[in-house]
Amino acid sequence: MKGFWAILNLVLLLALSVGGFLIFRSYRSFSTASSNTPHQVQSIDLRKEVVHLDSSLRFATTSSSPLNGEALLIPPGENAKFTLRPSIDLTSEIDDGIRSYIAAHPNLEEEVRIAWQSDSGGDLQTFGDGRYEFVPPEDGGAVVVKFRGVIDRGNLENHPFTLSGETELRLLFATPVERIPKEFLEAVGAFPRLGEKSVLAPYKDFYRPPTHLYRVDADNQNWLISPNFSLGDFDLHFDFTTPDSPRMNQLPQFIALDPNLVLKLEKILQGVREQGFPASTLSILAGFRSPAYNSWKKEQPGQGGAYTSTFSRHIYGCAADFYVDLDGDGVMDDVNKDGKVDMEDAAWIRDNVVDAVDCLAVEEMPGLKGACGIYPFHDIPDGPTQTPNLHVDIRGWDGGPDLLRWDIDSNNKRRTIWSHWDKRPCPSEETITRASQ
Ligand SMILES: [Ca+2]
Ligand SMILES: [Ca+2]
Repeated sequence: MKGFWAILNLVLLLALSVGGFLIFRSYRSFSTASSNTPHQVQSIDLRKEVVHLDSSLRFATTSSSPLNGEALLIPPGENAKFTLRPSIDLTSEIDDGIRSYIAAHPNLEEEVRIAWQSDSGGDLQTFGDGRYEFVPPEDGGAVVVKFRGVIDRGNLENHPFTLSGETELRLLFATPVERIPKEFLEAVGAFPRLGEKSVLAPYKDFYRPPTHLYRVDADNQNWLISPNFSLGDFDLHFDFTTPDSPRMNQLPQFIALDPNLVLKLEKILQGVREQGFPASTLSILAGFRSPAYNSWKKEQPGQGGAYTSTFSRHIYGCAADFYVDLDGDGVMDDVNKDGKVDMEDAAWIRDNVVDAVDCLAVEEMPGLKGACGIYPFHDIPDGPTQTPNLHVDIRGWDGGPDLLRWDIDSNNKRRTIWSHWDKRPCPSEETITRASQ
């Protein structure tokens, strides 16, 4: 273990304070709390009868992240912000004297001493009232922070006791690009540069190479970063090789990922469920595509790369392709119930779910709005089973094709249906003219 225990003593100073707490911090280890000094030996003897109630403290954690996963995906360059609130949870076999003492001291939770330990460095800052920020190590990465809380009443004459409990927090920090080892950056490849005359030039701020990437490895790929999506859902996981970059998809790898994309997919999944399809998740064909993979894919013959753009939102971690698959056969389900599985099922999800999510985004969450394309099949070379699917992203810039919709015509060509709506309320048959109709 590289870390150390830091003890945060929360001392209630009723006489001196104006209702707040003073916080003292010192550094020592719980595991070295006892020693062989005469004083300590005497202390241990006195405490023989102390009842240690492990797991009697529970912790409720909340974070500023709307993703609400078991692991917190921290936006690039930010600290992890969260609250940690202990509560006493007693078993039925507890000594009556201890129970009486706790009942007579309803504010006992405020005296919990919290110690923490990180397995990967970083630092914890406290702001009182249970509020904390964790400052990531310089290299970012996955960090497990363990917390141990103790209420010590071992010096009571009658019914001495301690209460304790533990919890842990999983944090995923992005790594600054300059801290990523060269061989991993080479596997990601170079991000394309926008020419000044590009049609995308007005939106060049959205096409800057990422300053941070998340490391995905075997240990963290299954961490849930939201209730229904794991970090590994968004990595590059299709097998392919090139002479220059063998197996760019292997772990560990570094990926771009915008937390707003994950939030949008959660809202789409919620919409799919509300439409009567109790899917456990959305089946994600592709999340992040590295520039190296994107370039390789474009060059593949046949269907491979037919719909791949140089400036795809996938390379910025802002796009995902998915289908809905309740029966688990790796193919889109017949969601529109017409007896066929084709692009119309993707269109049904777009019309009944994605448009509604983008409507909500336009009104309330501008960081989530974006494009939607539907496909009768995917263009992943040597990829998974063929299936109709949808592309969604969070390009979301105002004044441009912020809500671009496209599909694939009978000649297998991409066709724009509409690019944005400019009327309120949200789109309906009256406000959108569909090219396909
Ligand atoms: Ca299916
Ligand atoms: Ca169908």
